Amino acid sequence: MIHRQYYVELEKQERLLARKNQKSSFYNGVYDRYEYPVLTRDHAPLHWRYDLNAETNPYFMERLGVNAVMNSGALELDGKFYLVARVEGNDRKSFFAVAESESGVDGFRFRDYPVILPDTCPEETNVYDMRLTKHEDGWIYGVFCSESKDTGNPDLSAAVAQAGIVRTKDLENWERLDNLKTLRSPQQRNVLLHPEFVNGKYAFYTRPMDGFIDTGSGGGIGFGLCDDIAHAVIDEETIISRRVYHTLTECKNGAGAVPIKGKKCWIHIAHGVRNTAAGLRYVLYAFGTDLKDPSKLAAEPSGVFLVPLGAERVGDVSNVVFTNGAVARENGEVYIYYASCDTRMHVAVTDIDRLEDYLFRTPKDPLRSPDCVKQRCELIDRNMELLSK
Ligand code: M1P
Repeated sequence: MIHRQYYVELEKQERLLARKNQKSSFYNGVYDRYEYPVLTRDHAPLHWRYDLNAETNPYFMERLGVNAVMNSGALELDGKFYLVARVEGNDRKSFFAVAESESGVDGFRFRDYPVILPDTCPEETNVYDMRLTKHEDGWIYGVFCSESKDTGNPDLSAAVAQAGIVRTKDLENWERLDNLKTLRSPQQRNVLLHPEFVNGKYAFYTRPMDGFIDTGSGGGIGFGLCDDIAHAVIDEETIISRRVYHTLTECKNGAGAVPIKGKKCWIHIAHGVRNTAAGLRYVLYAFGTDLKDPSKLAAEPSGVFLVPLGAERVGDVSNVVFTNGAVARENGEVYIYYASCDTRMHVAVTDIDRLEDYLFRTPKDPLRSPDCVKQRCELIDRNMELLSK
């Protein structure tokens, strides 16, 4: 017999899923933020967490709890919004699960089962942060972090991060391909696949790193080409978005959402990390690359694009926003899905024109305080003149 508490909890969850989201009062002219997170641990189906049987679970205890729902790949298919979320169990292990919504800002509902990834790497301990690419070859690719223990290192926390690759046509059946090999970088995280062929090849954004946490000599977000997606090997990685001293990328950066094809450039929304007395601070920033040659930087506006605000600043890993998915619709709307503090998912909505205006009209970072003041005074001068008329 089903435990009666199930129906109480189900009603609460249905109320959460039916809650309408609305634009918040936040304003910056670049995007609209929304009042409520779009996916949280409370969205995880009850039948993933509880044994519903009153005989075997007399106290209706959570048996396999869900700790967080975060870093999600995003895609539009037949007019519906899909997130492939990173769901983290109470056991710290992450897995992927598909949630769908009609509106893109509310009503996200998980499918009955999580994604069953083909288990082809016995040494793989954890998987997370899938980027979804609708590629012009007809497949939907998922590129994610595949983490294994570094058995050659006596440090218990030492790990190796690689890019795992899967593909699907329906977000239901997944074929696993070989992990990406980058010949010059021992570790990789935040890898994603470009949606179009470049010079007839598959193109990846990479993040060369020396260690599991530290990017070390890795100069920033890389770009590399490969011939065979089933056995992907990248020989040469060109750095396209460099880490720079005393900017938001000083400590590290990483590709975020799959680049969006704009009218003037490929639009990238990535993350940058700097170190503070309170630990690492993760923010989002944006840059543009050439439409014909995506390895060439076309726009590099100064500063942050989106930072954790208010309640977004609190969670398992505080002071973090992270994106690995956005949906660009045919009408030009762009839905940017971002996680706060490795805990929950939010959405910010904008459009291609606004993003390109942001990319090309926001001044570049002059990199020194005196020049930043000069830059600001020039803006003030122009405004004072306008205001005095
Ligand atoms: O905890 C913040 C993020 O840390 C990692 O990102 P990066 O590789 O840039 O340090 C990722 O593990 C990501 O999942 C996480 O959100």
